[in-house]
Amino acid sequence: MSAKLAVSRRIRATPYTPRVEALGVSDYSVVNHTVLPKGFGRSTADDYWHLREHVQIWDVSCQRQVQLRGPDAAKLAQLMTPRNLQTAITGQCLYVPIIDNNAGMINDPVLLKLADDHYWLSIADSDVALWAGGIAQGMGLDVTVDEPDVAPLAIQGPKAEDLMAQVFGEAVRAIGFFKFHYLDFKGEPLLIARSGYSRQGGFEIYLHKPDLALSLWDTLWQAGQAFDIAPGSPNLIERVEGGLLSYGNEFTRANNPLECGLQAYCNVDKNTDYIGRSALQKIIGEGPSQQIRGVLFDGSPCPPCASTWPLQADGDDAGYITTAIWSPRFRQNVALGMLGKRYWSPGQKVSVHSADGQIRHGTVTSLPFAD
Ligand code: THG
Repeated sequence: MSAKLAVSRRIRATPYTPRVEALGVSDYSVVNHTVLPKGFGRSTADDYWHLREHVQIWDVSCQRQVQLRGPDAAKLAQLMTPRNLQTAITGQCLYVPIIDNNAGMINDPVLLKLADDHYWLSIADSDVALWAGGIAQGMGLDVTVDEPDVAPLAIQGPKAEDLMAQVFGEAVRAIGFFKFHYLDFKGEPLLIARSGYSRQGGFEIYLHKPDLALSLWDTLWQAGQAFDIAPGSPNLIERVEGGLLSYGNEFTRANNPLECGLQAYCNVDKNTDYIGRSALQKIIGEGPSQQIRGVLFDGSPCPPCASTWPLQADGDDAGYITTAIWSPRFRQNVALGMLGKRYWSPGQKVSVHSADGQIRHGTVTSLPFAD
């Protein structure tokens, strides 16, 4: 597919879109009914090397915030996830699986604790506000669920901290991983977290005043010139190598958190009650029958993976690839996939049946792939 995307009210632009377009965006995806810039006319490999060496500015406004606010906000947040939130502190970000009554994955957002009665869920691509609002309504909880117009902007790469320090002052250096502080921009305190959808380090600015978007972008862009800044986006090569999962790609509502390798975030202690707990307890008891792994495979650069590709081992069905791309660093194709229990051990040989009809030799790996 290479047709143009027809935008409309239903497919939202972002407060940064004018700058993204001025810088020559060439590819968009759509996440949470919002455009996500994916390319600026360079190859994914060029963007990958640049991200590993310099700093990039990403319009990730599609990471929408589902806000829970009110006396029962903490109760609602805990009802939605098996991760124990009792010890979470204000100023902390937590990666949380959100599951349904069958322990099926609804989403895998970053939860931000803004106050004891105030949370944001920075969501992946599914309509969490409907789920959260339905639970609140059905259970008669005293909480407001809405989706404020917050537009996250990511600054990612090894030079991100130096760039951020120029714009927001030395205080940014004190922000710990998956923590946030409020730092001033034009008299407005902005929520800034050390987080982001890459393994190269960086920050996410949760801009709550869309009116400031263009001046925020311009200020970072100008200060970034000294650091070789480029416009970018979550990079497919980098995220596959880093083992960062994508909802709707690596897993769907048909998968449980153990299949996604998220068991570390699944607490089944009796003091924590949440939707899907008994289903999850059963799955933990039995163990998952399949799980996400890395796969390295040979042959020429593979085509884009727009549907799952079968994996076989000695003629048996071993699972499927969910995302694959050529890695210029490993000089092999790198992939994420769902492997059956008999085949998920690192070192297992598999054949990859890619969409171009080729059959390639692959090896199962643990995640993440090497640094
Ligand atoms: N940032 C923010 N919102 C997001 C994403 C993001 N929403 C959508 C999507 N990305 C959610 N998915 C992920 C997946 C992985 C991580 C963050 C969001 C991640 N995980 C770390 C890890 O796996 O090592 C940290 C986990 C932890 O310590 O809790 O960074 O990127 N705002």
